[in-house]
Amino acid sequence: MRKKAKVKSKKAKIFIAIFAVMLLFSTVKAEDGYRLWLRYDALPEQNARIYRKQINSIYLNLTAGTSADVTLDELKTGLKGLLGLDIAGNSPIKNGLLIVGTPKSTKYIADLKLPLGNLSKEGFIIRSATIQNKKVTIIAANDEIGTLYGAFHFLRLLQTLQPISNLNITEKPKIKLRMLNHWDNLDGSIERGYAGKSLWKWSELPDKIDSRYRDYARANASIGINAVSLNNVNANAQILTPEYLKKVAAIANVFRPYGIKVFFSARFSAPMELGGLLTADPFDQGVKNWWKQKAAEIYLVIPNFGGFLVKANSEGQPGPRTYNRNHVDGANMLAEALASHGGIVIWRAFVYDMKPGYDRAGAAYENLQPFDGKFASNVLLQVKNGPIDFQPREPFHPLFGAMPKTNMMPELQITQEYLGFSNHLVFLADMWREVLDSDTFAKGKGSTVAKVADGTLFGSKLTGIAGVANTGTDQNWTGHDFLQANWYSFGRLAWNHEITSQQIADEWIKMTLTREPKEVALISKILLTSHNELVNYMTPLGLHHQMWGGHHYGPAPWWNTYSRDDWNPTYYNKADEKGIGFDRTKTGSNTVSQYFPAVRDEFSDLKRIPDKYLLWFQHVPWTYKMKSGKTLWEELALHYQNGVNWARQTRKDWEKLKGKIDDERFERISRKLAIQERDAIWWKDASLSYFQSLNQLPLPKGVEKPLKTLEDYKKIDLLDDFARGIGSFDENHK
Ligand code: GCV
Repeated sequence: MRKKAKVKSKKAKIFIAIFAVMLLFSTVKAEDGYRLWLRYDALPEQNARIYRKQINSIYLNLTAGTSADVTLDELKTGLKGLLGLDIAGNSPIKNGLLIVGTPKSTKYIADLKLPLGNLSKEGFIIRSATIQNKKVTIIAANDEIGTLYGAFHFLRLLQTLQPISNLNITEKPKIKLRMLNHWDNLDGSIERGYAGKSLWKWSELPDKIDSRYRDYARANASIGINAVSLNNVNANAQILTPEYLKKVAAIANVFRPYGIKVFFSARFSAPMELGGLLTADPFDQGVKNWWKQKAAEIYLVIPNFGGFLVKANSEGQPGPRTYNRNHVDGANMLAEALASHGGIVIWRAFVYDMKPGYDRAGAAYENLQPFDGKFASNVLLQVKNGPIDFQPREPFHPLFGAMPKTNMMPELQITQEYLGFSNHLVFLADMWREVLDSDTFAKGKGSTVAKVADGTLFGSKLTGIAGVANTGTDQNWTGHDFLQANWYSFGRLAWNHEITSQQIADEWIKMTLTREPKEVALISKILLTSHNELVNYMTPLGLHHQMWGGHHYGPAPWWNTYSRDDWNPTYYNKADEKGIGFDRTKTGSNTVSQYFPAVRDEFSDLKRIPDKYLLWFQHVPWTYKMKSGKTLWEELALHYQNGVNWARQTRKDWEKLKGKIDDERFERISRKLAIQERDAIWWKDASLSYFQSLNQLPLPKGVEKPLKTLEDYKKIDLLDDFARGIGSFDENHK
């Protein structure tokens, strides 16, 4: 009997063990990247133990049905995951209580008389306090949305293992409108999207609400993004139809508690396409009425609608100039239609008309600067970070600082149209910081682009910043796990453009990949060197627009066959047997004169211009002696090689993380880094082969010989779908 019982209990033990292993596996979350930086996995027990002494209960007394619900949800989920706490909503005062609310909703907070005065609706205070002799923590704001932002901030402190015993944090966003622009078409494709299809399932809306809308809104709220434009700026008028407005309204309803306003791109010719009018002339009374009625109809369905984003008279889009009116006429007509509803118009400055002998880099300034002071107060002029088009590196756009009486918002590109799609790891916080920190000298030293954006330079009240989204239906949202960091960075910088790239990198790594100091340091080194090195292997020393036409992937510096010269790489490099670079000084196009004198003089002076902008502003002989003592040709070649060396080293560095990062993400990232190395070599080899075919100079010591011939590189082309910017590019391309 005993023996039988023993056998039985042995069997039971084995069964329990198998069951336990199965349970373990079933609770281990798939590391598919879906959870982004909001993972909330258990903190190391020694940290969690300390935190649990400081936080163990919540008091949250806010109006149900507002952002309060999501704030409470988030805190519960976060504290459960990170600290293992099961917390209900309304605990009495005790040590370790987290009190969340506004002075109106919560007497404890009102009694503390916190300096919330100038924090607007979105700011918050997080403080350690003593109430009735108990040690508590306060998250206070003027409005529910501020408490949500405060909750995310508080959870970030835990996720990144910051001390929370003596908190005294005051935060408010520096910029009002922190916006993502989606270039999503209504058929589900995404222009310049490399992470799958559009998140918006138009055919299912408004009846079916995909759970991803909420997850997307939550991720945005966690980094302070408060506005989203849903569709491509190359717009389809359909979005203005009653049928689509209901669909937009359904999305807006999901976003509302997360503090996100919905915008969309309006096609300027919609009164003709939808309203049957014979013109879209902004001076035509019928056209004005059509837009007014449309605005009223929109606000009936979407009461908190943000407004229109408009690309007009650019790359074939309709606009006021079609009717001999100007940009102000067009923007102000739409602004008038939206004004009484509190809506705004975001008018894009991305306009460039090809004229004989013209310099595209000067076009937006020529077209728009003369209208300073003429735009209505509810218009924001959206200006790309640089004067050409989201190149790997550009000097800042000369319009920044040049229109003091115009509301102006920078447009950044998170999706990597010109930076290796979702295949190349590049940390864009660095690039954006470079732009935001650039000094326009508009009002003397210190007149940075950031101060134009946040309104402090010229006192603008309506401020904004936009990023063209890099999200799609790929399970990990951004195609490449590392590129989630750029979505994250955009939000963090939009909230506070003074945060360093180092801080953003550290936060993101700790929340997303690992908190082990050695690994954090290694990954942060990779991130923080990546932008400079990508520029090195793609377009060093101020080169720009050297990629294949159309899809913009891979090198084609020889390309000169587009009928529009300003889409040809040769137009930008101006390389011949003697030298290379676009002369934008007095001896050339002189568009350098669009900058304020201090900047103009620096960029015009061969001795003073920073190397990184050299070939953007100057045409230089191959034999020109650089600051380093090397010739331009040698420097150029070595820059390409440095980029390749970095891509190689990065793969080696990443290998060191095997076993330190979960296998799933480790492998996915490894595959992407292999493509990046291959492409870096391709960029170097194709570019140097072409330039060498012109100058016949030998490669300097330390630069590897190209793997193939120039003719081989010229033959490479990419898949059709891919070429149109649809879908992810993968290893198929050899
Ligand atoms: C949405 C570049 C891109 C286009 C994009 C355009 C813009 O030209 O290649 O795809 O169109 O910029 O910003 O409007």
